[in-house]
Amino acid sequence: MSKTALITGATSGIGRATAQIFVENGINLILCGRRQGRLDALKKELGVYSQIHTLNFDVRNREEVLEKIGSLPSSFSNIDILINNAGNAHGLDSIEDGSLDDWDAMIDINVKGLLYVSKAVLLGMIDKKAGHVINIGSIAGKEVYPKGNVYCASKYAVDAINQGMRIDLNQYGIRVGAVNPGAVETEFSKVRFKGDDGKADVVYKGFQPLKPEDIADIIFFVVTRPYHVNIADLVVMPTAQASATILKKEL
Ligand code: NDP
Ligand code: 8X3
Repeated sequence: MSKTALITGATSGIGRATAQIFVENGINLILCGRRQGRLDALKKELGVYSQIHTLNFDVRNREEVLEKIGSLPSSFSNIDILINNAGNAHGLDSIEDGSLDDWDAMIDINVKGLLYVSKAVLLGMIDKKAGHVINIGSIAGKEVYPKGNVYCASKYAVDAINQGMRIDLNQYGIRVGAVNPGAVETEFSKVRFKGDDGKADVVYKGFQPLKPEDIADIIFFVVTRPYHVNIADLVVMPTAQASATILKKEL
């Protein structure tokens, strides 16, 4: 029988590319995001391959998260794979200059949102004593870099939650692992710099960044291992990147 995956942040970047490779391989999808137009377009485009259901919610709104995931139609309610991907950086400021709204956004979306979605999905996995959770962390959850402060904190939290989930869900036979990318060219920097394309474009200039499809391929590899194999934690960087701050740029 076909598997069903729920992907948060499916309207762009890594989530969108993961949706593409999953449907091409017959996985039914619950695609989540806030931009309804993009969800509709995805359903139309990817629905030719397998069954697609879309859910529009803001991961910060815990009532909405629990209500929407809790009332999925029966053909989609048996979730095998959860990709906790929704998230972004908001701002790149020295700690004393950071905006409280940016801090709230990063903690509320990247940490609390991931927890709300997990809470809603895990009940079903625990019932059937099977399932696979992939948390999308970051190199920023492994190394703190200048002005990364709160974004890094949110991704260090994802790293801790990934470990904690794996420990607590071990008794139910649920697989839990993280994929932690370095620089991937998506809408990430546009969001971080609040639509300032000049600043966003510079981030990916002078080297070959990862494409969202590079990470999606790895996520697909992780979910297609035999069930006794759990890839617990992966860091994936462009060849030009050696650490959060060391990038070989040719400008
Ligand atoms: P994008 O900006 O391209 O995609 C972010 C996705 O998250 C969008 O689909 C967006 O959907 C969704 N999202 C953001 N905020 C919310 C919210 N409040 N509620 C629901 N959905 C939300 O970025 P990426 O694809 O790059 O990012 C995906 C993940 O990868 C993030 O967790 C990011 O931290 C991580 N990452 C990215 C790296 C990079 O270099 N790009 C490197 C390391 C990790 P919508 O706006 O429709 O709600
Ligand atoms: C996104 C990559 O280096 O901007 O998580 O933190 S980085």
